[in-house]
Amino acid sequence: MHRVRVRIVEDVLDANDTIARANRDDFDANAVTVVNLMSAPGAGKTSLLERVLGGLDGVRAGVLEGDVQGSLDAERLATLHVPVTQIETGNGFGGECHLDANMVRLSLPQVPLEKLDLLVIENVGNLVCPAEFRVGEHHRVMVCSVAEGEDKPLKYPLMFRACELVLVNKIDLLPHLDYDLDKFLYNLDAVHPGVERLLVSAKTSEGVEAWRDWLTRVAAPEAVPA
Ligand SMILES: Nc1nc2c(ncn2[C@@H]2O[C@H](COP(=O)(O)OP(=O)(O)OP(=O)(O)O)[C@@H](O)[C@H]2O)c(=O)[nH]1
Ligand SMILES: [Mg+2]
Repeated sequence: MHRVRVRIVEDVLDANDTIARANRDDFDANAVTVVNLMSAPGAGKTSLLERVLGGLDGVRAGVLEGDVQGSLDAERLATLHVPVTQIETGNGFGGECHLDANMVRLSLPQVPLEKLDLLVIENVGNLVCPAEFRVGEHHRVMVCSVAEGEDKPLKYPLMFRACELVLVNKIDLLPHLDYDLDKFLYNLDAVHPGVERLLVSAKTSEGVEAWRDWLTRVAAPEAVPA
């Protein structure tokens, strides 16, 4: 029984990877760099995008917004005058707690890839499942806010290992919390040694320039992997 279940999960992930490769081919054919942005609910994904998307020098950016229900984040980001496409997993995808490659594939006809250099996919807020499903992205970034506690890398290691950049957000709250930043960074290095990290606050904009620079760097034409 157990072996059958493992086999089914493997088949689902294999099928997902096949569709993810097709998405990746479309992104590469249009020279669009794609960043999969993940976090627990409320860590600050949308806020950190609001801070940077309007001011990416020479980079034409768009967003694919993943939510279980509604378009609140898409509406926030559309005010920045960037193209935003909404995926609601509750609308035809069983209310899944993550995006998968097929959901992204079905939404691509609504994404103006030919007019973009950078597409950020804001995944559904969840610290587990999004890390298991590749969607064809080039880069995976996660946000972990200081309000979540220092132990999160130890409790959700897959997400922290899957990402090449960790944005440690809400550092403006540090004076008000019993949160040991050194302990968090120690735990982070325990599960993903040396992973790039930026300390940021979407509220005060501290560190946001480095986040903007990171996006600009990966979106440069020569940065798109062949
Ligand atoms: N103090 C403080 N609050 C923040 C910061 N960043 C985000 N917030 C607040 O945290 C809450 C959640 O922020 P969002 O940007 O909506 O978080 P999210 O990760 O996009 O949330 P979901 O899409 O629902 O998963 C909002 O009330 C923000 O104003 C920050 O740097 N400092
Ligand atoms: Mg959001």
